[in-house]
Amino acid sequence: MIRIPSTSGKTIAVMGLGKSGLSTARALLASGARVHAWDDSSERRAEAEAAGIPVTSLTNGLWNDIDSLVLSPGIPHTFPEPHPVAARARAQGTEIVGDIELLARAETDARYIGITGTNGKSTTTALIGHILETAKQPVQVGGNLGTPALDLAALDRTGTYVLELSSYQLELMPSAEFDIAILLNITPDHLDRHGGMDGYKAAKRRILDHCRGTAIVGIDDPDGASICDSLRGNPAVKVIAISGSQRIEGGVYAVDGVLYDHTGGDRIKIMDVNEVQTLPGSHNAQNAAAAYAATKAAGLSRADIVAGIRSYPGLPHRQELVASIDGVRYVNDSKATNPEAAAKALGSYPVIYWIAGGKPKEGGLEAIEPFLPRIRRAFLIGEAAEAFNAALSGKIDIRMSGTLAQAVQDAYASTRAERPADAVVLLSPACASFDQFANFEERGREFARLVRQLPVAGETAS
Ligand code: UMA
Repeated sequence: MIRIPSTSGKTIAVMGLGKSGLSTARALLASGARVHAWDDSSERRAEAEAAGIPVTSLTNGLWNDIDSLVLSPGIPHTFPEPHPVAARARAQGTEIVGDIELLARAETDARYIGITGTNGKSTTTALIGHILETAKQPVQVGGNLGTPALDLAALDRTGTYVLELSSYQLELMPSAEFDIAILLNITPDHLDRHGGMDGYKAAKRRILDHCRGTAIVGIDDPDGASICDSLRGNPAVKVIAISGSQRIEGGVYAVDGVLYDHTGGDRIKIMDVNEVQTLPGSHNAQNAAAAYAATKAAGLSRADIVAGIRSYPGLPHRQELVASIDGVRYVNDSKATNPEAAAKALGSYPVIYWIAGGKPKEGGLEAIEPFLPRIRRAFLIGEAAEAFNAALSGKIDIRMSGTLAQAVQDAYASTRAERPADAVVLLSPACASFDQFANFEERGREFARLVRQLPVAGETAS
């Protein structure tokens, strides 16, 4: 746990008592702050009280003595409309920050690597953490990835914080700075929270505005490319462009999965990322390019970086191989909660039995279109099933499975009947999970459980 000396004796409001809010409240109490914590859910308030956290209404109580409001990242403070507690803080002139800001204020000696982007940020964060760990560097990995920033351990100047940052978190860190900042890509997501695409881009760009060393920027999408160009004139920042598919003089990139470093005078072949089973597809080649550029900027040798990439164990729910049954691979990509993320997985396999649907996001399925020829059949589930059916009907073969359990059964029956070579049953929903599951992790775990119950050839279903 992080201690935040600057909060000792201060009065701090903590709004939201999920993962990050509970962690913040614990760290503040341990730092000697007076804490007023609140959550709109009575269950969460009860859990917090049971954990010894002082719960006080922030909507009705007096605010005169409150020095700061620490807001959980999922709570809106501007769009679609400010939460009443955020509005109150703003009216009062009280600063609004998040837990990443408190970490940066507390731990000033360590190196900071921040990673954002619409897709790929969890993998890149975990990969960078793994490379540094394999090279025996002191490292702490967290943020949006799952471990709240203030649950990490303290680090001295030899250590590195590797933080996955969402657009929500980036809006709540007025002074945190990054020695190495990575923006992987930008495609539409969370538009309701940012008042549209311009607001979302502005939030993502903040990671580069807060960079004090090396800025690593993906140029495989138009917004990333134009942001990268706009940074070139800034002498305070070294800019490295990265790509998973195109050659970049002066950059780090992969072509057909082979990673090159062209940041010096010569182009140097680093490794073939295709050989790393846990990093399939050109999007993962771009993630490897980002991780290579970041860990090189952090001073690691090429040999150490390659050893780390080669031994990367992968993350659950991101193109995670769950089982192979009768030569068919079952892949859990439940984290693909938007069409762009699903398109990345669809681009990684030649013959796909695709399980998709859930709670739909804004925008259409254009990102999926180039990969339709790879889809042998789609099994649609959840609230989005009708809309996906309307968009894809006539283009691919579709089954309206309805539920995940039925979709797994239907996909299994199809592969049994058709015996395709090199096929994948891919759960890559292109939708949020909240219509049928608590979160994407629960959806992915359920998929894995259902798959593990499937009979292999010669067995009958139990
Ligand atoms: N709440 C209210 N009022 C509201 C809204 C929420 O009281 O109007 C309360 C809820 O009752 C709940 C709490 O706020 O108790 C939830 O806070 P939160 O949504 O910020 O979630 P945490 O549990 O604190 O988790 C957050 C991140 N969640 C979000 O940004 C939505 C987690 O990212 C992160 O792992 C965690 O902090 C630790 O840093 C998850 C996520 O979905 C993975 N992120 C989004 C994404 O990746 O797309 C941005």
